[in-house]
Amino acid sequence: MTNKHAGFVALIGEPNAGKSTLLNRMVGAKVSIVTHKVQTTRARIRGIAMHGQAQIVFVDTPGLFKPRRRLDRAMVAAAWGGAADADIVVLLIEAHRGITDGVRSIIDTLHVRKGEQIVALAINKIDRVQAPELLSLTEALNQAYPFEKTFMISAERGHGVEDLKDWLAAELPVHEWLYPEDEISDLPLRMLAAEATREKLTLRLHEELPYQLTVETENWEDKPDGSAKIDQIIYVMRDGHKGIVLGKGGETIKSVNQAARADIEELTGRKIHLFITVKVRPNWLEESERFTEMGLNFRDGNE
Ligand SMILES: Nc1nc2c(ncn2[C@@H]2O[C@H](COP(=O)(O)OP(=O)(O)O)[C@@H](O)[C@H]2O)c(=O)[nH]1
Ligand SMILES: [Mg+2]
Repeated sequence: MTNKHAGFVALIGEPNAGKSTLLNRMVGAKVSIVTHKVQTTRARIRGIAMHGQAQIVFVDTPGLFKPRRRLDRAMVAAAWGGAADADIVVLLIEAHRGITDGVRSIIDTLHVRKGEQIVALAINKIDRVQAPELLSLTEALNQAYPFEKTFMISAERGHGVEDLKDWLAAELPVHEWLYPEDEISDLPLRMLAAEATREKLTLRLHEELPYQLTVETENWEDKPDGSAKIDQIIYVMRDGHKGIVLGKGGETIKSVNQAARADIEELTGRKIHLFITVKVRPNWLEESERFTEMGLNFRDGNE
């Protein structure tokens, strides 16, 4: 007999609800990228948190939204797929936005799936609202769906996060740990490294462009001195996009490289030599190989 607990907790919610922020805080490392822009998380990312005798495997999912493109449809499929595989589902809601149409449609789907697993509610970004507002939102949400439990948190500042973690650890089934104790993510480092670069691009580029590019790690070479040399490719759709990504005199790509390298060094604890190439690939959004590299299923994107 073991007194260990282990299992999967899926974080679902609208884009920008704070799922990735919560995952990173729970894990204590940046395994999922966070930006102020919607739909940054593309694939299902698992982050592993140890809590006493419990191993909580958080499944960060792309946001749930009305998909338009093939990539969007594959992302939404990955999000619900992540929920289906989990022992517990945590729905994240933004306190200051309340019950939006998007939240309503997620709750509708939860009703259809009812009974499949435990569903808890986490009202996030409580730093942005006043207490009375929070109470009426909690009431309204619990009328809309019979949540097992409600937490009020700030993923960014940490309020309420320990309570949520305690509860999850206790609710998860008694089970041997699923991953080695020191592992923090199931994504290979080469993919986390590509995500780091995509985060920096998303932070620096305007409007639609971040959604029209993808980053892949082409080559990872461990050096005898303990450092690593990483080659990455940014695929963009047009010549003009390439120019924007490079920036005047290569300034944009240079600052992206520096920032991404710092993140990868922190993640790996090693010195990193990062080389980034930008390639124009007009049809990358229709290439199944690109989806596989992102951890998505190309056919999930079929209409
Ligand atoms: N004010 C506030 N902002 C937050 C909080 N949690 C996340 N955010 C911000 O919300 C934005 C979206 O967060 P992210 O984790 O990428 O959301 P995701 O799309 O659900 O993964 C980012 O700018 C975060 O910094 C919070 O508790 N309070
Ligand atoms: Mg995210």
